[in-house]
Amino acid sequence: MTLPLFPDDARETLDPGACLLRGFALEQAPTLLHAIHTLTTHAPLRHLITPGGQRMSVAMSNCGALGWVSDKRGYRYTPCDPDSGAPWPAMPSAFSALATQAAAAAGYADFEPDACLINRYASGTRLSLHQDKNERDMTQPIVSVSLGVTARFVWGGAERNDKTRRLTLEHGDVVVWGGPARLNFHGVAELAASHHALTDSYRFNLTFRKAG
Ligand code: MD6
Ligand code: FE
Repeated sequence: MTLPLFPDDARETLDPGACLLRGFALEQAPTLLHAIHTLTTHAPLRHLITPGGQRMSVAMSNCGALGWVSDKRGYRYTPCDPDSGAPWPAMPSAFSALATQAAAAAGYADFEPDACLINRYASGTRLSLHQDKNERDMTQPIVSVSLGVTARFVWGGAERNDKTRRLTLEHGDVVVWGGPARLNFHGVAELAASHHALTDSYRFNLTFRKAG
C-alpha cells in the first residue's frame, strides 16, 4: 500500500500506535486559522466548567456533528452548542480531509471524524494530564493539529503514573494516537508568553475524533 506523500524523516514514532507528523498541516495552516475565525464567530470560544467546578483555562468551541462539552454534570458530546441551542457549525471539508490524510499517514486508514474540538491557549494556559475516553469507538484514532505559538505537549503512558515525555509542538505539527496508545495520558504544559505571526500570543489546537 502506498501512503500519501509524507517524508519518513518527518514522521516520529512516540509509542506503538502514536506518532508525530512534523509540519503535516503547515501548508494548510492559514486556511485552517481563517476557518477557525469564522467558526468561532458562530460558536464562540468559551471557558467550560469541569465536573469538579473549575473553570478551564483553555477556551474551547467545536465544529462537526458532535461537540465535546464539560459542565458540572460531566464530560460528553452534544449535537448542539449548549450556549445557543443551535447545532455546532459544520466541519469544513478542509478540516476533515486533513484529519483523514494525517490519520492515513500514521497508519489509520479511513478515519472519518465527526467531532472537531477547537482549543485556544493563551500564555499561562495549560491542560492537565488526562485520557480522551468519552468517544464510543476506541478503534478510531485522535488527530491533534497545532497552530500558532509553540507548545510543550506532555505525552505519558496508559497509566497516570507512567513516565511522561515533553514534546515541542510547533505551528503545523500533527500528533496522531490510536491502537495501543489510544488511551494514553496526555496534556499541555503551561504556554509560554510568545508571539506567532499568524496567531499573536495564542496557540490554537484542533482535535479530531470519531465520537459517535
Ligand atoms: C492539545 N488537547 O491541545 C491537546 N483533550 O494539544 C487535548 O488533549 C484535549 O483540548 C480532551 C479535551 C480537550 C482537549
Ligand atoms: Fe486530550
